[in-house]
Amino acid sequence: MFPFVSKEIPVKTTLMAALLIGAFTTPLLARAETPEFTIVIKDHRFEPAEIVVPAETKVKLVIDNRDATPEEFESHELRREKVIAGGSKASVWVGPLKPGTYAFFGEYHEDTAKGRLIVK
Ligand SMILES: [Cu+2]
Repeated sequence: MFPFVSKEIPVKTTLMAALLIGAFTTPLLARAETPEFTIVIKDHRFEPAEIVVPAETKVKLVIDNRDATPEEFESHELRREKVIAGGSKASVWVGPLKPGTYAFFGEYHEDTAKGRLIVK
């Protein structure tokens, strides 16, 4: 018997497992680094109407339109414009942004659909 072998195999296996885990988890972690925030549209209003997001970071805004009618998420300050069909979701990526307050609104219901992105 070679007692040496029985010790060496687990070490190699562990190393290989670590490498494999590393190879598979790194892209997942990289993707998870984009913070995601959901804004619901209901009764032609944004909920929440104020969202705090991190500065100097790309963030994903998921706009969940729970109204039956379409809405357009729009922001001059963020330079974004996106139509979201009734009862569906759409994603808008913003940033990296400097600290400050960025207004957005629903172009189809501007009197009620108003919100602010607070970047800190
Ligand atoms: Cu527009």
